[in-house]
Amino acid sequence: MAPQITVTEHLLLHQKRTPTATGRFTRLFNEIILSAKIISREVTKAGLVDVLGFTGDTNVQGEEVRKLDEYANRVLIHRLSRCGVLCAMASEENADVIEIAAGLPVGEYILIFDPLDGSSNIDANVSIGTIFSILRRKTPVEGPLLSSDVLQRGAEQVAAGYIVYGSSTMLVFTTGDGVHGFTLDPGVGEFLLSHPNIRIPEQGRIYSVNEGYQNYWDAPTRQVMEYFKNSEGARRKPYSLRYIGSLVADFHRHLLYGGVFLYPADGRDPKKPGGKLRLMCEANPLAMVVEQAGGLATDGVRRILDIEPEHLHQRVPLVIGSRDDVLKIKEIYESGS
Ligand code: P6P
Repeated sequence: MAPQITVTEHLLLHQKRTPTATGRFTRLFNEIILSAKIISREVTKAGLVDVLGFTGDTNVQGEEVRKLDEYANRVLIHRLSRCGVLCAMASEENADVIEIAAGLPVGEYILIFDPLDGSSNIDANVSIGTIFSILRRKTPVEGPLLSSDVLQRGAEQVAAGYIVYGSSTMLVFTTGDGVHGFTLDPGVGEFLLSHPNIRIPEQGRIYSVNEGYQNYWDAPTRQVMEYFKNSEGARRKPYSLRYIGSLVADFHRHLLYGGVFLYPADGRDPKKPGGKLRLMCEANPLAMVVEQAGGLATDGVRRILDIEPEHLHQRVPLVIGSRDDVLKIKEIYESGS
């Protein structure tokens, strides 16, 4: 049986290979790991304790907040405030940047996260997830934090990843040196390396989109969906359609099996011309992961990681997955047909 490597050992090995590493990055990751274990414990017993249901509040997105959403958000903010290497955080659940409370040690990193994405699926026991993105501030730690420290392109991320709370709890992340997956062994409370060097297949056989909105799509988007349904494509037969409605679960399937997930812009809500998904806490981290695994992520045409953020909760259309599939979609959008 291969020696089981814990995520902490993996991080220390990575730290050794990075001459400039000071261990501060590892401390940050260790608090993310502890938060994941705490959230996983509550998510996996959600049906048994009073953490289901709505809090009666709505978040900055105008979405009803579920108790587990709020719980996960509190855990991450509490734990990460004390890691001593952050100067700020931003959460999908909070309107503004979260500064580190006075008196707590600060550092040069910024953490941006969606504490529990897909939470509308909680009551149905569908896999949900935490998504995180790590940036390094551009201005000196001694000075004031500027919006430009937070609103950085995805290409500036130093690390990114997600935790998927499913049939098992998995932590998948990259620090720019490939993508690695760790599965939580609840018996010992450790994330063990289960998926080293994940590579996404260059082309898949599954596409993932909410077809219920097809009447709101523009012509190129409808053309894209027709491509996956017909037999003239590269596969000479239609793709399968799979859609869970939980971004982390849908993305994780494509990372391992190949294929492409799409959340296009649609005309349903004039206040959300860029579609539903958020650039900073969803598209950017998953785009870093998929590129490190050999895949691509665009807004249909532009590389996600090149997009200059205009505001913290900016929404963006998302096409993410296997290289050949994403390039084919780009070709259709650019032909404008
Ligand atoms: P729709 C969950 O609410 C979420 O933010 C993502 O996890 C998921 O991919 C998407 O929304 C599903 O949205 O409009 O298809 O229900």
